[in-house]
Amino acid sequence: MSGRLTSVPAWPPEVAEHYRQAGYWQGITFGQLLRVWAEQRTHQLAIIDTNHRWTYQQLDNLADQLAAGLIKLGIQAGDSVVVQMPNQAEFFAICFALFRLGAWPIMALPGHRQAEISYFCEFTQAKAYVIAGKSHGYDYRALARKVRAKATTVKHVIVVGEAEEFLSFNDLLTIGDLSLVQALSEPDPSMPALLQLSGGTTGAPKLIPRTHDDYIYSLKASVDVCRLTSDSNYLCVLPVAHNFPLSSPGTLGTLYAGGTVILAADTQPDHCWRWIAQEQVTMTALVPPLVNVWLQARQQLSWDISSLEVLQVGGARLSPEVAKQIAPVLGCKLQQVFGMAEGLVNYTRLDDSEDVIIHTQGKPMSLADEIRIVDDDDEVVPTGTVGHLQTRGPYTIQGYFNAPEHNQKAFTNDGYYRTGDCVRLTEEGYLVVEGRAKDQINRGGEKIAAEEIENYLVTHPAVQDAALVAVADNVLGEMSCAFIIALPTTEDNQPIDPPKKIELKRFLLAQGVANYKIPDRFVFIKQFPKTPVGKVNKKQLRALLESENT
Ligand code: J2J
Repeated sequence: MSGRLTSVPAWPPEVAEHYRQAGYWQGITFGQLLRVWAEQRTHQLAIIDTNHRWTYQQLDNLADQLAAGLIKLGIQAGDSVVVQMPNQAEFFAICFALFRLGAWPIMALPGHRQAEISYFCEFTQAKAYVIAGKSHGYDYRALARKVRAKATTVKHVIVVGEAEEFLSFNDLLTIGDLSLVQALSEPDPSMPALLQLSGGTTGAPKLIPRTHDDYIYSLKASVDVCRLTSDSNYLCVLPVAHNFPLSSPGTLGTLYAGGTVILAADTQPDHCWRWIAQEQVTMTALVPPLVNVWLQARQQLSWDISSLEVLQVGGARLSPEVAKQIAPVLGCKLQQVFGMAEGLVNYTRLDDSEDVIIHTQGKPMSLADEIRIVDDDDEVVPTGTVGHLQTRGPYTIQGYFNAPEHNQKAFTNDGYYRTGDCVRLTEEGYLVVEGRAKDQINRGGEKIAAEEIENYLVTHPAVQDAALVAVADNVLGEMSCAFIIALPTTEDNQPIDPPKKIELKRFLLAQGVANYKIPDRFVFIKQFPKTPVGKVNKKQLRALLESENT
């Protein structure tokens, strides 16, 4: 365990002390919070999904029972558990049980497959893996079998639903001894509550340790800015484990404020608007491609969605043209959210002018957020000039989990996180996202690290080299395009047929790569344009695609 602790880069002691003194960090854990909520709001509704309506007290009881079950399985403080759940109430019972133990849920997304899940399990030496049996037509038990064959630390697979040979969620509720939970010592609030996933720029995805102290502060600050109260009903449409719907202020922020979380199983307007009408939803959050779908559906569907006060949009660039339509068509306020799982979250404020709400991505949510915009040499640029955004603060990590080498590059010597985003600051202090310096594709809010996919592609026997770049798309904002240099001959000089696109797709899927990371396009090329220092010139590759489109 001590090795694991050193894998979580901490804030410098004097900075941490300042955050405590100033009241940003309350020294409280999620487990304690839930205990207090259950006492104060015993019969208030906390979580609703298709099959459940749980009060705060029920959620607290379930977390205790599950924590007891997890203790029985041998899971303890500092252990990792990969959680891959669709939007179902059990996700929260599991997470709060793990929070209570001081064990760390790894926030996998439903779209992840064998390559990603095995990696998370192996990298964090996860003791257990939590799944829904079958969801949206996909059988996660089959995935669990493959993961278990590779990741030997995973001793337990817990299944919400039909468990087959694994342990069911319902059985986990019954096997433990509750007195052991009462006897637990409280986890250290300065230790991770959970590990988020980075959008990533490197071959292997990076994990983001978020402490109880910092994550709870981010909820509090978000709740204040977004003015959530116990009357707030938040509809979770995006995958619940993602940092945006989880914490900005999202589901956990809604619970923090004493409101009710409603979990949508599907992103389609018909499904979501039924929830909005039925539960008097006041707030929800979408990525830009879904905004388009919702806007277009308004004419066909007549659900009464007038309870919806705020629609948050973030995760990728929202065009001003689309932003302008939200209030008139959907009848609610738009709030732009520019955030990152590493920490910093920017919001437009609810009473900002229409101009600010439509044309900017907001400003930092906390006065303690420090941001600077710099040039390629890390020199601060004048206000209004586009540069690289760097940030540090009471809820922005000081480093990724167990990644000392990468941390050297991703953070400055004085502890600022290099976001990889190119932004400009307006006179009023708002940020406008102008682009990206990081080697990533933002496919409608889903992030793809170019290097990760290139690494897979070059292992194909007929591929000599590969470069993944973003290509503009009307629906998703960006899609991915793989430029491929095919190998002309085998090692013993036999000619090779160039691979077919479909074959490359199948090859990636066979490696267990998530569907959303499979390139949308493949372009074969003889050689890559290079930069003066000999790197692949991706700007030129993108320009090639653009010239093709004009
Ligand atoms: C342009 N790009 C944006 C925006 C994020 C709240 C909201 C979003 C995320 C998130 C999050 C953008 N316009 N409005 O964690 O708490 C791009 C930037 C950023 C990256 C982070 C939250 N909002 N982005 O999207 O970790 O490039 O978090 O650095 O998935 O998404 O991605 P992620």
